[in-house]
Amino acid sequence: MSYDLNPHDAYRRLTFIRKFEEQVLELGKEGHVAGSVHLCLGQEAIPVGAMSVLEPGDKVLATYRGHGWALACGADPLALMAEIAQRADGVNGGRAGSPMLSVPDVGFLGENSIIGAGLPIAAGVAMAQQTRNTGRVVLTSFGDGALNQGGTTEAMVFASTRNLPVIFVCENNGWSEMTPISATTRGEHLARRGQGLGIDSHVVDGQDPVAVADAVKDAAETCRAGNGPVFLEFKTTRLSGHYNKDVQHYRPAEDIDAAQRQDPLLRLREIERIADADAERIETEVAAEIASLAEQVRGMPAPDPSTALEHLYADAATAPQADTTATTKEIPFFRAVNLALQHALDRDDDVLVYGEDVGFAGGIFGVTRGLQKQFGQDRVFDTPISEAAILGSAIGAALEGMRPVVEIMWADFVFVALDQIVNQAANVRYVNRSKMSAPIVIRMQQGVTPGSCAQHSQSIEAILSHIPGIKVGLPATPQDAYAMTLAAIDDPDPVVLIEHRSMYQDTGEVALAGSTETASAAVERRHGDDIAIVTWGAMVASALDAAERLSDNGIEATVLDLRWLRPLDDAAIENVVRRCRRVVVAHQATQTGGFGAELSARISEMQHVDLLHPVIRVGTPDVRMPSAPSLQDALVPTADTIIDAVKRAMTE
Ligand SMILES: Cc1ncc(C[n+]2csc(CCOP(=O)(O)OP(=O)(O)O)c2C)c(N)n1
Repeated sequence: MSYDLNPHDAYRRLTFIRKFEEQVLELGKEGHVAGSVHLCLGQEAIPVGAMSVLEPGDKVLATYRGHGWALACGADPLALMAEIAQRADGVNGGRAGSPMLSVPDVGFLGENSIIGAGLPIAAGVAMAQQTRNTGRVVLTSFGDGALNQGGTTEAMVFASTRNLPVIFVCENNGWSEMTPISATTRGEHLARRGQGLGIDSHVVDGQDPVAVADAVKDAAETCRAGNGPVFLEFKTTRLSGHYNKDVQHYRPAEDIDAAQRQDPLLRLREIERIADADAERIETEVAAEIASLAEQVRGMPAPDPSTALEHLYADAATAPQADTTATTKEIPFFRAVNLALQHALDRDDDVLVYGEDVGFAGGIFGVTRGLQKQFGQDRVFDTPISEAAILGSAIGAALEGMRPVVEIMWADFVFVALDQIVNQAANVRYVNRSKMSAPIVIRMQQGVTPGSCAQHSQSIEAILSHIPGIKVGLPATPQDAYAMTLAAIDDPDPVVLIEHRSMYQDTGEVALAGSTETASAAVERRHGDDIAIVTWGAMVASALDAAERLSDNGIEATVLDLRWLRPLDDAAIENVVRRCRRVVVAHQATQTGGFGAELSARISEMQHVDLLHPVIRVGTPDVRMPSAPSLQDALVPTADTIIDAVKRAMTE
């Protein structure tokens, strides 16, 4: 933004946020706001001071208590109030409401209703600025309680390691919901956390907009000079309850009194000697302005219910033209992924490839070998062991138009950072009605191999496929490893690609033809009319093996490789079901709640299909995965298990 902070202007800006929030409270009482709102009463000087010195093009990601930040960034107050009241003309069309709103046009990339989750994303936004050498800085604000989130520390470690131009703004109001900071956090100054991570860190009076502005100005200069990040702890106060209906039964009266004595509006009047008459005039003018906004919001319509399904994904793209002059090579699966990444890095400077051990060493399975040497450490790099920071930074970089491809070393590890996929990446397009999107690719490998333990064996595709807003693919051949990786990178939405460790050395013919397809479509690997084996990933080979052996016994099976579980190729499934009328669904994941259950349900819901046998699911029984190969062999489905299931379906 950048504006003059003379005392009267500053007072007007603080008053505007104060009265805006009080009006929101009123609208809530009148029944115009569904759910809760979290007001920034008492904390107004922080956004007002900070945004007076940031420049157009700088970016802000705020705490969920972020109305003041959106206003200070220059958002239209009417559209903002309309969003808080979930109206059609709100900044997010009523999809975000109070705690997730965003106004990217003014550099306000959004609040976050998951405590601390915005910091890794902010680090990624900053990484994009650094990579593109824009000279822009990123400010992310969060509460004192958020500092105790793992992802917060991960983001600071990530930003510190990479010298990212990000200003971490901790708004320390002494409370986390209903719990005082003294009950959860040791030590007086939270800025010491930043220091401990090697970050330039300061404690600042958050009730004085001029002190805030000075601190943020210095921090921005540090970042612009390439010496970021900076951590600023602003001591502030919460003048209201945690949320609009909080009666603060837990809060001592003296704490409330002390907070009121620190009211930034009173402080500014005292420090700058603003005459009572001037202050009152400003307050009257602002009150009239805010009242008029509220009057308009009261009359605004709710969003049209018929639009509720829109903007989950970008509209379907058409498949790209293959390079017909391309060579075909016999290569292993891992090398096929490597060549796809190489192709993407080569043709597009916005592609980044990173993760744990991904850069110099080339990944623990060699998938990214040689890429750092070829494309440099800025584009292919190693990260701290910080999965939330890996995923969140990818989202942030993608918001800025980059195309990050990140690796989660083992699928089992994604659980420590699932928030960044489920609550963050999956929401971006929908909440922003396609004004922002997060086209990231997350690669991971999964499954059972001899000796892999319960924490290195799980097949997690059903968990991820459950999440609307992301896509999930499982390549089963070297050709698909190449083509699906490129399709994922080309895709305008977040994509998870799950490889199976046991397949990395499998070889096959791969046409190195660049992008040839979109992230969609199943493939019939074998044709037969007696029974359909529907499968994906590592079980495709077992299903084909089973089908060949069944053929010797006169049973002709179709093997349908789904390839993508989201989007699911319903037409291909329906086609084989109608033709064969007997279906076995096979996966290596455990049975209950596995993706086979979803397929079985869909098949049972198909109209006018006269199945000759109920769908049979083949999967690992519901148990933890033991490490001993003999125990694993007793559990993991094979071609034999599929043959048994087919025989049951044929005879029972
Ligand atoms: C990951 C996560 N855990 C818990 C919550 C519930 N919650 C919402 S606000 C809040 C308190 C946050 O305190 P702080 O970070 O100090 O911010 P403040 O409320 O003071 O602005 C909590 C625990 C949440 N939204 N996200």
